[in-house]
Amino acid sequence: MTPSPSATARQKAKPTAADASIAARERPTPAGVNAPGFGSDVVAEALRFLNIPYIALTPGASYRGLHDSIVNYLGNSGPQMLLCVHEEAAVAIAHGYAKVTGKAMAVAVHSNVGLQHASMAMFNAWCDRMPVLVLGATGPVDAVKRRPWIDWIHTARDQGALVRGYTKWDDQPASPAAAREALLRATWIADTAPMGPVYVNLDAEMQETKLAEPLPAIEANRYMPPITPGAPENLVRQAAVMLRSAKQVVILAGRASRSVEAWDARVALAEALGASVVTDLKIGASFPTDHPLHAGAPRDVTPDTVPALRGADLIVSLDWVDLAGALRPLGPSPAAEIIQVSLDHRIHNGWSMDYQALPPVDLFISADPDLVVPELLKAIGAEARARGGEGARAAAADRAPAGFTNEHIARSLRHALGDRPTTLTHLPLSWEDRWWTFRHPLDFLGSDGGGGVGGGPGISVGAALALKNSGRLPVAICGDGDYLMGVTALWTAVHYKIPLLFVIANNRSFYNDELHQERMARMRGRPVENKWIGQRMTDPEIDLAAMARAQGAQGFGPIDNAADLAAALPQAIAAVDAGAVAVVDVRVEPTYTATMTAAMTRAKS
Ligand SMILES: Cc1ncc(C[n+]2csc(CCOP(=O)(O)OP(=O)(O)O)c2C)c(N)n1
Ligand SMILES: [Mg+2]
Repeated sequence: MTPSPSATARQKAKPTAADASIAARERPTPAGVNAPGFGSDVVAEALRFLNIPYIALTPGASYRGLHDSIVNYLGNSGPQMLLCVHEEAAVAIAHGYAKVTGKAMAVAVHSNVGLQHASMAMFNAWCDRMPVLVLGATGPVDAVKRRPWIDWIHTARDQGALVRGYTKWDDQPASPAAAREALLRATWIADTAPMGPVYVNLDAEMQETKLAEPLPAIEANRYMPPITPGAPENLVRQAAVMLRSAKQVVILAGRASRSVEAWDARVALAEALGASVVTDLKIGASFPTDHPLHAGAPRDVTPDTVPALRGADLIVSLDWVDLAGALRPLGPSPAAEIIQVSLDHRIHNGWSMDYQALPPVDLFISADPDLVVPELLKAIGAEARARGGEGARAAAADRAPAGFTNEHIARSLRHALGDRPTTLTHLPLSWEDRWWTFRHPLDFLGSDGGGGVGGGPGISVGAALALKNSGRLPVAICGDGDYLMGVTALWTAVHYKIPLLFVIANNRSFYNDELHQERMARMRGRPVENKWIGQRMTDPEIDLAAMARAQGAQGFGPIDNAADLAAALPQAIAAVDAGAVAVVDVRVEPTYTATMTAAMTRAKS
């Protein structure tokens, strides 16, 4: 018998192998459904074509059709559902997964309210240029088919408008065939650099209507041709001429993939040029931080790196997040020539200004830096000058710091982990790059992207999901505010057996804003001692370890001194090695690093 076209398509698209212990969760009774019968079956099948292993979701009736299709048509495999307690966590988990894999995972959110919950996490992923395929639902769009009340409040004329300012593309397909095409296009767009979240809104009626006839099979890959955004040869040649004649080059090593080859090429380029390299704690590791050419990785302030920039006659930005901001100390017309290698301009839009100020640029190469660097290396090969050693940085001093601060967390963790491959999935706001050495692109995944506090826990769970069985220990160091806002992401990690260590830098405050109040007080000549009001989470203090235990994770602490921290961390790491999610509540002093405090509280505006 000739199989039906859609059956052929299904045989071609086997479920992507998920981790065995995750795959063992939530197995459905086989429904014996072998061919798509409803619109939502076609949508589910498209997710399988796309080889998307997981769909993180918080359920809702608006996509009950799709929910049924994933469970009873796909057998909850390829993709498998990851139940989340909050939509913000669902998107953050996909964001963290993309930070490691560079690929979009799927998320499903309920109409209107689910998308509203999801929106901050979508903004974080957008600013971080990370792909996420968000599926939503609405309707029935045909008003005569709506149930009274609930279907009306959960239908909107243009739901995509809620998130259009910070998604690359959105659609509301009106038929199963259009929905399949929308999913292919959405994932293709999301995964193409510059990457970002996309949103596809599925009409409830379209999902639930019986298929009139089977859809013809399609070869998904032919509809998603890979795009290779390399540099035109003439621009590489021009850049090579500038690099050869420069006396001192500074490379701003910005957004990059997690590829080891691309990392090695960046190191080789810097070494060939004797260039100082600046990195950025807002984004994933892009250069070895203990390399003699590494000149620092400031977060919001640049005192470390300004001298390097002032001494340069050529500055090369490899997709630096805020090039104009980095050049600001050099005045409106920097003497140095500037090369910018970036694709980011392709997604700048009229709503979001996350593109930053317009930088002066002498040579713009509109291409993926990971592809351009090896070409530059080839082009300057003959003239390579090894001047390694310039700008050498002192290693982190291993002296005991004063008080009890985030530096103690860094120091204690370093001791507890030794040389063990570790991925820092998140860092608190107060952090010095000297406290930790990055030697591999997976050593640090960068920040939340959009400054949306509460992203840390979910992003870390998603990263840990992608790192499961990799031999790397995922470690999230989160502020207490960040942890409290995103804490229910932990339940998903516990439930699906995704091991992960959280260390909470618990200053019992939204301390960042205390420094802003301090600055206001200084600017206005008012009492600085009032800065804590409306900021401190004390009286009662919140038991963060208990919030972990309440969700089945292991909670350690509260810990308020270095000796207890040194004793607790090996136990917490052992728990993670045994498969647990562990949370260590470290009650640090409400204070920031001296550099951050000075920069944030100076009286001049
Ligand atoms: C969703 C959201 N709400 C408020 C803010 C403003 N904000 C910026 S940093 C910060 C404090 C975060 O507290 P915590 O994670 O404990 O870090 P700390 O500054 O105390 O180290 C706040 C509230 C924000 N960025 N995002
Ligand atoms: Mg805090």
